[in-house]
Amino acid sequence: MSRASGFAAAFAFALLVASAPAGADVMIAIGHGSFDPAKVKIEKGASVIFHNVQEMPGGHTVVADDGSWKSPPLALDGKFTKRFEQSGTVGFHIEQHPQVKGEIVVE
Ligand SMILES: [Cu+2]
Repeated sequence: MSRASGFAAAFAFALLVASAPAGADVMIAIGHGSFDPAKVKIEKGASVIFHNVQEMPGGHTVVADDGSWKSPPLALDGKFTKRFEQSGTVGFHIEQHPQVKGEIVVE
């Protein structure tokens, strides 16, 4: 790598890091038997994007353990975005597979 391209790469990397917002959104993949990742940490005001990656007759529905929010049934490749405004820990599960649980820590 030439010195010039080394600088260019370092500069591009700095731009990439700087452009990532502090309260970045995170993506959680939904499968029949798991969330991936099952536990995430976000900042207040950020969103979690649930992405259904496995086909399920009738879809997969994500629901808060306390019933405060719920996605529509998600078909394969369907997405649901939920924004969190209050700090705390939020448990959630798949309605069709109640044993599949996850946790969002909002800071
Ligand atoms: Cu399933």
